[in-house]
Amino acid sequence: MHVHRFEKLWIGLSLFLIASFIGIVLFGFTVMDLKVPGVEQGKPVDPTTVLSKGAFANPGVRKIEENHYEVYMVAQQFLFRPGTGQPLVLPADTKVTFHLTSPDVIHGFEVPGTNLNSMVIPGQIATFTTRFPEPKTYGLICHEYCGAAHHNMKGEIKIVPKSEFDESNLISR
Ligand SMILES: [Cu+2]
Repeated sequence: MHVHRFEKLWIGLSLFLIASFIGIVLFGFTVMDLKVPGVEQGKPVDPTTVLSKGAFANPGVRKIEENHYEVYMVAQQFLFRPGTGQPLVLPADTKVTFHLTSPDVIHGFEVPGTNLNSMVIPGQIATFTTRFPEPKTYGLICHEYCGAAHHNMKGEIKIVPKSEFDESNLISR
């Protein structure tokens, strides 16, 4: 069977595109360590009860061990708890593990100027660990359209020097 050389060229380009897409996905999940929300936790949560029991009933900063804190944060229409109204205060140059969930609709969590960016999906917990190197105040925005006041859904993360971090505001584990 004779295949025209332009036909061959397009078949070749199509196969190259498909191989590239698969390659990019594999690269993201291996080299860049991208994750699907909820995968680390393994089990889903019930969005209708997540605010009334467990750690998300009392969101905030907890201390896991020396130089390692965790933040349980709720994204809901149209605020972050903690983060909106009062800034979320964290120490600089310290390991911080975030756990995020939503009781209502899909929200986004993005801290501009960092690589922190996650979807916040009802029924799932997004978990990731980071480190803020320097004292600095960051913005916090929702980047998934979540309703009429989505454009107002924002907060602040204030990174203070380790020596100024006040542990009396921590929530006990
Ligand atoms: Cu939003």
